[in-house]
Amino acid sequence: MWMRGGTSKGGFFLAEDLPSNAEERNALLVRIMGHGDARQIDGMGGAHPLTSKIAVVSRSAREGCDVDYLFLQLQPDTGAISDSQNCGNMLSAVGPFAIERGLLTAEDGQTSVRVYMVNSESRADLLVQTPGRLVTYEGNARIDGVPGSHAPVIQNYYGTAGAQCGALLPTGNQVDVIDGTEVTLIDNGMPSVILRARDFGLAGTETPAEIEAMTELKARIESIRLKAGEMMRLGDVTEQTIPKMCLISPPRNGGIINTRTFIPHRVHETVGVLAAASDAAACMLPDSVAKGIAAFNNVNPCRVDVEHPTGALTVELEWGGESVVRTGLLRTARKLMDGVVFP
Ligand code: NQM
Repeated sequence: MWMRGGTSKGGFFLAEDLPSNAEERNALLVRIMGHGDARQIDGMGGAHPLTSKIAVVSRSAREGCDVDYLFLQLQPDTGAISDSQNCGNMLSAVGPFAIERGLLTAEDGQTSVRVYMVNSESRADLLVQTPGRLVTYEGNARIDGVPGSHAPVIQNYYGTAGAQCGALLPTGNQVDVIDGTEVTLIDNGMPSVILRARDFGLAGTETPAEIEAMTELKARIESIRLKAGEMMRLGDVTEQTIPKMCLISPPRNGGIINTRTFIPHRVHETVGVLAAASDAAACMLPDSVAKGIAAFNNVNPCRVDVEHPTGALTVELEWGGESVVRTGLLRTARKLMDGVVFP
């Protein structure tokens, strides 16, 4: 099934329909998606990391979970497939997909789908609209980066703090210095490096295309990323899609922070869901690099509007002591096509 999840798009597969051996599975998926040319002309991929995504879903054997979700990121130009990151945008469509494929029975009205996220070994609950026990994609919810309105999918994440790096602040510091630049290294579901746009001579309002054309800037950011990966206990991240690199600047449209995110080499057209959850958490720390830039908000739970190139994404953070215990947000999803693909 081909689906849009949040501001991303890709193929949704039942695990049982794919080879169980990871190498064979990846080889098949690369043939389906297309590679070896950035346009993915010989496959289903959309020629951008945001439209070259794969979700593998199965019934869960874990206590308290309905389905397991494995996310795979395919790089259009090289064909490399990575399971190093999670994806909260694609997750939005995992609930509808699981119900459509009969992995769980829908309630009349709304159905809660409890998802075990294999990549980050953490859990998310999705609330899917199911009038008459059938998934509906129609509704009044709007998210920036997607035209029109659709049925809401409410997401609540648990255990995202330190899911991949062991702690919300993997180095224990709110600020570290890499290559002479102050950074905040954080993991609230997506290992992220928060950087001040002004430290790179940017306003922070540049378009993704403008930033992608800045060769020297990209080399500087990549150098910081490789060092940050080691410091965040991720090891050698040369071939990995994490950590994400987030340039922050003051909010322009009433939000809490403005962002431009490298994912990690292309620049996101909006912002990743779990990346936004990590950026938001950094902004709520009193001494991070966001100090004096973010509109600080210390209520609990707190609502953080994360601005991005085409609008904003609202994250709700619930704190328990020094860490985040729940992250909530609103997304939408849509079924685009259900059929047979020819690898
Ligand atoms: O951060 C893109 C996306 C993502 C990931 C990326 C995402 C998340 O927008 O949870 O959603 O960062 O590669 O799909």
